[in-house]
Amino acid sequence: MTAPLLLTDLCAATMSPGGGAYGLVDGAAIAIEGGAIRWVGAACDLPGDLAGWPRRSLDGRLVTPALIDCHTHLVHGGNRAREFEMRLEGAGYEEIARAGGGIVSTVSATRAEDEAGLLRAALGRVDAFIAEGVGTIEIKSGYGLDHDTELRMLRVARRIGEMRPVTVVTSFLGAHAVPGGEDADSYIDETCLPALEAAHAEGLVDAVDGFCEGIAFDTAQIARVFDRARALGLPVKLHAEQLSHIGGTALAARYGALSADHVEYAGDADAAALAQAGTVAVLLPGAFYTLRETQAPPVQAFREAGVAMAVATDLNPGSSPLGSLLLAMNMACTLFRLTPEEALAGTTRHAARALGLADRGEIRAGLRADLAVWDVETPAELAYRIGTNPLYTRIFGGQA
Ligand code: DI6
Ligand code: FE
Repeated sequence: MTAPLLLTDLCAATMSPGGGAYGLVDGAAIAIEGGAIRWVGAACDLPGDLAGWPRRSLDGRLVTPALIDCHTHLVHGGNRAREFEMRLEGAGYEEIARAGGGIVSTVSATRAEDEAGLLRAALGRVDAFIAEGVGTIEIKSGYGLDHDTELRMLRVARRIGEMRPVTVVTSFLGAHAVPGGEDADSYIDETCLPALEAAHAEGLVDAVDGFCEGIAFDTAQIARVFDRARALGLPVKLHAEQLSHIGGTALAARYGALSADHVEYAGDADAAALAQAGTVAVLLPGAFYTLRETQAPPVQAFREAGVAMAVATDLNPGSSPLGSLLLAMNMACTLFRLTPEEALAGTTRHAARALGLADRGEIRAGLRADLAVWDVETPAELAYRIGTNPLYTRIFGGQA
C-alpha cells in the first residue's frame, strides 16, 4: 500500500472516451492512494479533502496511463540473426519455416535453456520495456511444444512478474507450430492439450492462444484447443490472418475471443464479426515490417465497424525482433495509418481490453495507479519520434 500522494502541475492524457482528444485535461492533478487512482481532474476542481495531501509537482509534464504490451513472445532461447540474413538474400519466411528454420529453430534453442537462462535473457527485454513506461506485459509460451518446456516458459513469465515492478499476463501458445516430424492432429491431442491442462493446474495460464495459418494449425485444430480452454474457463485469443486468409478471425469471434492478432488478411466480414463479438484487433506492425509484408490490416474497415484496435510489439526472435512499444506505435501510424491518438489508445485502453483487464488502461478514479510521465509537450510526440525515449518516470501501483 502506498501513502496518499497528489501529483500536480501536469497535463493528463486520461485516454477516457467521451471527452476531447486523448481525454486530455490541462492543468490537472491526480490523487493516488493505496496503489489506486482516487481522483483526477483539473486542479482548480480539487476536492477540499485532498488539498492537504503531500504533493509532487511534475512541472507541466504529460501523464498517460502506463503502457501495456498485449502481445509478446519475450521468453525464448537463442536468436535468429542468421534467418534475417537469409531473408535479405531472398528466402521467404514461410519457406524458411517449411525448411525447419523459423519457429521450430527457436524451439530447439528454448528447449536447450534452463529456467535461469531463459529468465536472464527475458529480464533484459522486460527492463527495456519498463524503461519506456510499460506497466503490463503479456508473455506467451509456444517455443517449447513439449510439456516440460511449455511449462518452463510460463513459470519464467510468472517469475518475471514477481521480480520486476510490472504485471505479467500469460498466454498458453502450445498450438504455435507443429514440431518437426510430428502430425498436427496427434500433436494437439497428445501434447498440446495435456500440457494446457497441466499448466492450468499449476496456475500458469491466464489465456489460451494459437497460430491459425497454413504453416501452423487450421481452424478445426484451433477449435479443439479453444473448446478445451472453454472447458477450463480460460479466455482465448488467436494469431489470425497474418499471412493468408483461412478463417481464424471468424473463429476467434465465434469463441468470443479477447483478441484477434495480426489480421493483415482480414476482410470486411471479419471486421463485422469482431465488432459483434467485442473482440479487439491487435495490430503488430513489427512483424509486418520485418517480413516486408505488403498487405496492411483493414484499419478503415475496423474503424467503420467499431472494432477496438490495440498495438503491440509481438517481440519474438523471428518475425518481430522489436523491443520497443513506442516504436511499435510509430510504425502503426506510418505503416498502418493509425492516428497518434489511436496508437496511444492501442497501447493503453484497448490493450487492457485485449487482456481482459478492467482495472487499467485509463487515468480514472478507481483504476490502478499505473502511470507514465513524459518529457513531451503533446501526446502525439509519443508516436512521432523514432528511436527516442522521452520517459521521465513511471509510477506502478502508486509507486514511483
Ligand atoms: N506469428 C508471429 O509473428 C510469431 N508467431 C506467430 O505465430 C512469429 C514467431 C517466430 O517467427 O518465431
Ligand atoms: Fe505473435
